[in-house]
Amino acid sequence: RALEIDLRQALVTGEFELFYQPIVGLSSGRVVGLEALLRWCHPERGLLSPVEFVPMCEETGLIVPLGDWVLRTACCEVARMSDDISVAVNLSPVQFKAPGIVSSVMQALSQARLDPGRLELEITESVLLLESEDTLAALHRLRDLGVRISMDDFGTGYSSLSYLRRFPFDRIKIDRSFIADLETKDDCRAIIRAVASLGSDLGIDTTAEGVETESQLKTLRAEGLTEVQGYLFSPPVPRDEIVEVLAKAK
Ligand code: G
Ligand code: G
Ligand code: MN
Ligand code: NA
Repeated sequence: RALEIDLRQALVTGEFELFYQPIVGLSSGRVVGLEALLRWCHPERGLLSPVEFVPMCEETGLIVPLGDWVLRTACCEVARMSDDISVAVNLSPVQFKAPGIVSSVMQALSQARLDPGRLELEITESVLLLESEDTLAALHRLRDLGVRISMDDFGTGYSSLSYLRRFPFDRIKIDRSFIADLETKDDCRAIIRAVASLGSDLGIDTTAEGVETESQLKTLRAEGLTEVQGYLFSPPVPRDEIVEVLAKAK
């Protein structure tokens, strides 16, 4: 398959890049963190989104070295940015089936000299769906390092609440489909309110994704979420541009 050959080559020739999207704290109004989002600058096809190549990387196992690259690059780039901003990295379930995820995170942190508390790992429910003791042990070891663990795309899986009992997450990221329907469907607001209250009771941060309008922001603030993220503040942008976004936000 042409795409697979291109992908292997891309890691060697350095065609991958990380974009960053700011995460804004609702009480401070400041940028508290960045989510790193992978892009492939394909020489002929232009900028490709992960939805176009991550599934192939997962099938071929290439996601393991690529995921390592993402971790190392995100840690190094954020360590070089000002302030004590944190970075969130998305992890594929396949990275948990392979052995070295914990040592890979440790290496990325030490290479970048980044405080573990500034790294957040975003996993989806599908990671816990593996029902593997090894996976749970790896998550606990990562958390013991001081790294924070987030549940991404919350609400899109099957039994989200049971996963909150299986593992002590530091953050819940409410899937953007709930925010998109906030104004047209009453149940979305009720669900967001319930998640915010759950988070507050359990000491878990709660972030709304895909915030695009002032009116959504107003509702989310009223419901007591702790962070927001979305086009209203900034789309994911290249590293050099995020430095400007951060400077402006001060
Ligand atoms: O940035 P964008 O909206 O195109 O991201 C599309 C999807 O790709 C999202 O589900 C996001 O979590 C995922 N994604 C982005 N960057 C990475 C990455 O570095 N690793 C993995 N496994 N998934 C990523
Ligand atoms: O699955 P995950 O939550 O990691 O994916 C994040 C994805 O959401 C990225 O691909 C990013 O480009 C996209 N995204 C970020 N902000 C917004 C937004 O305000 N609206 C929409 N529609 N997508 C967004
Ligand atoms: Mn994410
Ligand atoms: Na998400």
